[in-house]
Amino acid sequence: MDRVVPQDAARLLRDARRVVVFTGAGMSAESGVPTFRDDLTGLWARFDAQQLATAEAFHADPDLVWGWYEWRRSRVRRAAPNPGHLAVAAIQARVPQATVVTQNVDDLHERAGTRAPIHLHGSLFAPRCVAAAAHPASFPDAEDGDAPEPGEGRRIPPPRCVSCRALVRPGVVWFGEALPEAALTAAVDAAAGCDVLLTVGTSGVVYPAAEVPRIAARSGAAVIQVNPVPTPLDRVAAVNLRGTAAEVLPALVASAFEATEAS
Ligand code: BV8
Repeated sequence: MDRVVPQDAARLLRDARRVVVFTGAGMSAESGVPTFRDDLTGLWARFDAQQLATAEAFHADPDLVWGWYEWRRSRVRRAAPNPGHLAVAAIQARVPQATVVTQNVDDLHERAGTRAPIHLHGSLFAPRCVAAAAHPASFPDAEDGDAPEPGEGRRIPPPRCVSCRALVRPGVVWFGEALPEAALTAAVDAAAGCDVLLTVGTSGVVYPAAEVPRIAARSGAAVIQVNPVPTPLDRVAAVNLRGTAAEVLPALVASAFEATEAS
């Protein structure tokens, strides 16, 4: 059965001139990319993601952490954008001023056609050197396509930077690390100036990213939340759509935009 979304969410989106779409790991769940809430498996089962996603974990055991990121990168490369990602790109195509802000480190928004998503926590596809210069590093296997897919739970020694021989690290923001200043400023400015903020698939507990929907609400925007379960963002949402990204977002876009095109 086609999902019917509360008409007020569709009307809010249809009437908005400036929209921010704020996404978390739940956005990519239906593409088969595990969320941070999902238990880790294999070699990493004895950790929780917050322990592994740190500079300390990487320096304590680079092969373990690099192996985790290489496994995640291979999962993303084999994944496809889901209907939710396509619906977000459709929103950006229809709303005069639409900004996509993501906490995710995958490239599924880009592959679904979203232009210039703001990555608050970096990317699995932007490795960099651990040296202070933090110059970009390339994947040694990027050129040869037949590099073996890293198996789950494998330890993989990180490559060395071709410029200075220091270790290469994932180009993500670890816990305890500052977010990229330009990305955070752009996200906060967009949230402070939008009419509607659509938050999708986030538990809303990791800061300072979790401030973004709260800034929008404090600035008078209507917050619409898409999540199958309640989260701390329920309190700031004007509308809570209980469901998954791949189900709710296409229905919301159809209800907001196709109806006008039909009428
Ligand atoms: C920092 C990259 C300081 C790595 C990630 C207050 C202010 C500032 C900081 C803090 C603060 N309080 C505490 C802190 C410290 C910390 C923090 O927030 N801790 C939390 C746990 C309390 N923050 C930091 O450390 C940040 N840095 O503050 O630095 C500083 C300042 C200056 C100078 C030096 C230092 C850095 C945080 C970034 C960490 N990196 N990712 C990687 O990916 O490996 S965070 C990572 O976890 C994700 O990117 C994401 O942001 C977060 C997980 O959150 P979600 O995306 O919400 O995903 P989650 O799995 O939790 O939830 C999924 C949701 O989807 C669920 O609600 C589920 O119901 C829903 N869902 C499931 N399926 C679906 C679905 N929804 C829709 N459809 C579905 N199908």
